[in-house]
Order: sequence, then structure tokens, then C-alpha cells
Amino acid sequence: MHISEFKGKKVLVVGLGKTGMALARLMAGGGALVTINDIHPEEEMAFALEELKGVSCRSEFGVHKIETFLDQDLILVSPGVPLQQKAFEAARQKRIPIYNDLELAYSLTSTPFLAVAGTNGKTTTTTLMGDIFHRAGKEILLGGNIGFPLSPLVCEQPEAEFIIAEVSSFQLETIQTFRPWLGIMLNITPDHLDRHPGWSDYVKAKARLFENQTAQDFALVNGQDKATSELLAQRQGFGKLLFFRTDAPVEEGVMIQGEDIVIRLAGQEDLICSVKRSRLPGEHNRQNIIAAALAAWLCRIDGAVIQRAIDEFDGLGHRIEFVAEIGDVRFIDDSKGTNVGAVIKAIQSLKGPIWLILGGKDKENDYCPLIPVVEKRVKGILAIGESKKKIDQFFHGKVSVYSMDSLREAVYLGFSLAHPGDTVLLSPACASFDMFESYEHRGQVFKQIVREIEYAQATDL
Ligand code: UMA
Repeated sequence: MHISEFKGKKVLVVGLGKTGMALARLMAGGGALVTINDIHPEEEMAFALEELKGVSCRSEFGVHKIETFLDQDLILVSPGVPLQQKAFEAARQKRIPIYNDLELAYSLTSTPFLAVAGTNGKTTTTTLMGDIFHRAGKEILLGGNIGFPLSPLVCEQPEAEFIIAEVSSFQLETIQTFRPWLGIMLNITPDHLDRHPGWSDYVKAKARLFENQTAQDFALVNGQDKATSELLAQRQGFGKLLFFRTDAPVEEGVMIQGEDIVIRLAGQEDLICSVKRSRLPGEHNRQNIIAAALAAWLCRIDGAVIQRAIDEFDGLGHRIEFVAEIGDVRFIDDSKGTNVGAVIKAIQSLKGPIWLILGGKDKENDYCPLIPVVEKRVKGILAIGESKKKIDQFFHGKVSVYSMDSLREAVYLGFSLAHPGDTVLLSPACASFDMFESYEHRGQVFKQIVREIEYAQATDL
């Protein structure tokens, strides 16, 4: 399909964040009759209207009106918009197609997709893959949940060899024909349970990654993740199943032997490179690395190129990122640790006792899986944000909990309570939107406070 096929068609773009604005511009450019729609009132959407100045479209704000939805040839929905709303239900009944960016991008290209899904590690793995493919001289497109809507990219660069896409459960929820040539499922732990009706719906949404695959495609799955058997029970499609694991051999897929990355396919074993010099912390990152390595190998990239990328990849900000060491107390920014599973991984990848800054906008979190690791490793919890009361009540009697009014207060108290060898870890298990613009903003504020402490300590000397 080509974008010009939407010429003269009525297209409703729902949600005016990054995705909605990109899709409105793309569709209007292709000659579609675009209506933009957001649940927020017009006065709060001035920035979006400013950005879309010059783009020919109607607008409707403050409501998702059924009549508007029913008067369309196509509805394009942003990932953050829940589909269990009346207007979507009405459109579904009238069989009006509802696409998201992923489905649209897929329909606009024949370039194979390498899609990275999972609760944690998606952006790291996607970025590492991008780095490997660039080094190998492959022409790629990289986008999706990582922050770049895919449809405009595939239209701008139709000759790309591969599309490396980070895909979220929100995007997978609305796919219809999307079929990645390679689908990677990194792990599944509870997240976004405020949006998905429950855990099994969340797993089901993730399993849709594989649903349209044929025998020519690959399904690459984490063999050591607790949710894998549940995922495989839900899996449809006929992609060839390969596993990755760091703790034991795999029959087919990729594993770690000593520090070597070994690929086993069709009875043949190849030692392709090693994780020895990787700078990424934690076992979970080794899983991310070998998944990326196998993806690259399947695309015929040389082991030496993969090795160089692994050795030189520094990881991304706000993910178990070292900030400073002040008087033998380490500060770690894991602001991207926005679910319980990510916090467990962060704690496990650090050494010594921890003062944990936890809290923010709760996502119906179940904190039970944190108990064993908190009891073993955490000296105290500094609870912040909307969820601090819930955290205080939950961990009461298990570990000391200090209810804080701000992140600043939490960092200062963590530092004053810490002994040499301890770590103050920001890994909140929650979204940031109650106190900050984004997880990046939260991480930046954390770093700024740490720098203040560092400066104060240095000038005191
Ligand atoms: N809105 C409505 N109706 C509703 C709900 C929301 O109109 O019922 C409107 C809001 O008022 C807002 C707009 O929808 O104006 C926001 O849409 P959006 O949340 O989809 O925002 P985008 O900026 O388009 O960002 C989305 C992804 N956001 C989510 O999935 C929540 C981004 O992932 C992604 O980078 C971007 O598309 C480009 O693909 C972010 C994310 O947090 C990083 N993802 C989750 C995660 O990683 O855990 C899944």
C-alpha cells in the first residue's frame, strides 16, 4: 500500500502526542481528509495546534464523539489511548478499520521488521541492535515505542533493508496483520495493569507479536523468563521458535558458555563473540545482548562486528546509570525502572546495601515480588509521589519506610542515612507523571540533586 491510496479518505487521528501529530501530518500530506481529536480541551492543546500549523485538518477536542468516529474511513489511534471506550466500540461494530502506527507502517512497506518486545530492556536491545546494524553498513530504520513513529520513517526511506522496531503491548493490542520477520520477546513481568484488564490480558497482548508469523519467520524467546511458558501457551503463528538464555544451554538459539556467546542452529554450533568486555551491568543485560547478537547473526552480520558493538556500547541514560560516589556512597539513577520487575533487576545488579527511592504514579502495582529482594538487600525505602501511602502501608513491618514530600528530600535523607559502601538507588517502580514531565525529567532532577550534594561536600572540605 502507498500513502497516496488514502487520498480523499476520511481519517480520524486520535490522541495528539508524538504519534498523533506525526500521523496527522503524514496523512494530510498524502491527501487524506484528516480530523485530529484529543480528549484534552483545546486550550490545553495549543502546542499541538502550533506544531500542526499549515497542516490541512479539522479538529475536535475534549471528547471522543461517537458520530465523528462513525463518519470515518479509517481511525488511527495513538498507543496511549485505551480502546475500551464507547466511540471505539461503535466504530468496531460498524467495521471501521482502527489502525495504530505499527500496523500502518507495516502496511506501507515490504521491508522486513525486526520487532523487540518485552516489559524491560526493549530500548537498550533496540539501540544495541541499531548500533550493530549501522556498524555492519546495513541500511536500517529504527523507531516505534523508542520515540519515533514508524509510518513517516517508512515513507521517507522506502529502500531500507531492515526495520528495527521497539514495540509495546499498547501497540500490539491493535495490530491486525503486522508480521515481524523476527520477533524478540525479552521478558514479561507485571506492568501497565492500570491499562490492561489483568495479567493474562497483558501476556495475551504481548503474545500477539508472533500471531501472524509464518514458517519463514523467527520467534526469539527468553528461555529463562518465568512467564515464558504462559507466553508460549498463548502463542499463535508458525514462526520458528528459538530461545536465548544465559544460565543453561538451549536446543536452538543462543546461549552463554563461560563468557562466550554461542549460537546453536540446525545442529550447528558457532562461537560468535563474547560478553567479557561489555560495560552493561546485570544478568538481564546479558540476556538483552545475546538476543541482539542472535538477531544480527540471523541477518548475516559478522561476529567481529557484533563484538565491537557489544564492547563499545555504554547503555542508555536512566537505566541503572552510575551518577556519582560521594564519601563512599554510590548514587544510581534507574528512573526508567517503572515497574516492579525492573526494580528487582536493578537491585540484583548492584552490590552492597541499598537505600531505595520508590514511588510515583502507581500502575496498579503488586509489590509482593519485591519482598524477598528488599528484605535481603534494602536498608530502607524512601517513598515519594502519589503512591507513597500505598508503599508505606505495604512495606510496613518488613523494612523501614520514610514517607517523603519530594525527590530532593528523599535523596538528602538517603545520603544522610547511608554508610560507606551503601547505594542510594532511584528505581521507582512507578510512572513519573505525578511529579515530573517524564522519566527522563525525573532522572535529570535526581542527578541535579546528587550534583548539589557532591558540590556541598567538596566545598565543605
Ligand atoms: N489521549 C486521548 N484519549 C485518551 C487518552 C489519551 O485523546 O483516552 C491523548 C492524550 O490527551 C495525549 C495523547 O493521547 O494528548 C497521548 O498519546 P500517547 O500517550 O500515545 O503519546 P505519544 O506521544 O504518541 O507516545 C506514544 C507512546 N506512549 C505510550 O505508549 C503511552 C510512546 O511510548 C512512544 O515513544 C511514542 O508513542 C512513539 O511511538 C512511551 C511509553 O511510555 C515512551 N511507552 C510505554 C512503555 O514504554 O512502557 C508503553
